[in-house]
Amino acid sequence: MTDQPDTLFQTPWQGVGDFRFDERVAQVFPDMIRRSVPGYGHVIGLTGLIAKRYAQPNTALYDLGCSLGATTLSMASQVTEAGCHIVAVDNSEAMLQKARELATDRVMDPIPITWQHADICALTLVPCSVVTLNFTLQFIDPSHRLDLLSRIYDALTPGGVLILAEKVTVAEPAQEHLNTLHLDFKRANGYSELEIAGKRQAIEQVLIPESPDTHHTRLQQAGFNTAFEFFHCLNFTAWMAVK
Ligand code: GEK
Repeated sequence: MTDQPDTLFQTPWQGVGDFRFDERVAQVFPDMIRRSVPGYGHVIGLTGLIAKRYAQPNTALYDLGCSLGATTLSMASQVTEAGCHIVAVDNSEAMLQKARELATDRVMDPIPITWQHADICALTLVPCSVVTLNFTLQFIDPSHRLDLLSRIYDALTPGGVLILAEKVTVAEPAQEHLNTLHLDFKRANGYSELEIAGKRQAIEQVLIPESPDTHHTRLQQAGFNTAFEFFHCLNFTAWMAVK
């Protein structure tokens, strides 16, 4: 992956809610997400292991909101089931273009990858055994989230798995403590107060986190009776939901 440093918020941003997954974000994305999301590398690595365990022959594996394909490539390096293919979906053409470039450098993965430009809220899913929503559902309008999870549940084969990772909100006073520690995490990774404030303003109303209870209840409403956390780091949580 490219490691161009994220300097986007060193100069003032346009305004509240202006964050877009455009060309400028695509250029610095690996550095941005690694420095902003505690536990990101663990979630991506574990996703590959989970995909290896749950992938079923002749099914699709979906990476929804694939960005530059970190989750896709983690799955591709692990899954060996016959006849599987990965469909990596994002609605940012800038992200997908960069993802395709990065993936062409890798020739050793035996599993075919299709990079698809689409809105995941309007996507028709083919039968699949693994679906990932790694840090993506938080960008979907909350009123569309249950419909998306229900369509994922319907497309999964029995025994298939959904992996969901999100920024979460928790009740006070824990929320304030976790927020402070998340800011410390960003500071420790070299972000200035100006950059932190600028990013927060830009992403407000774009990234809408919810509580773990809300996620768990929605997973059950979508049909997943077996849903549990497999990773938790500060205010970020990842779940597996098995059909
Ligand atoms: C990773 N999973 O590296 N349809 C398709 N894509 C969307 C939509 C939508 N409606 N809304 C947002 N996205 C990745 C990281 S990033 C997380 C995921 C972050 C895409 C958006 O374009 C972006 O690429 C991705 O979801 C979210 O594991 O930036 O914090």
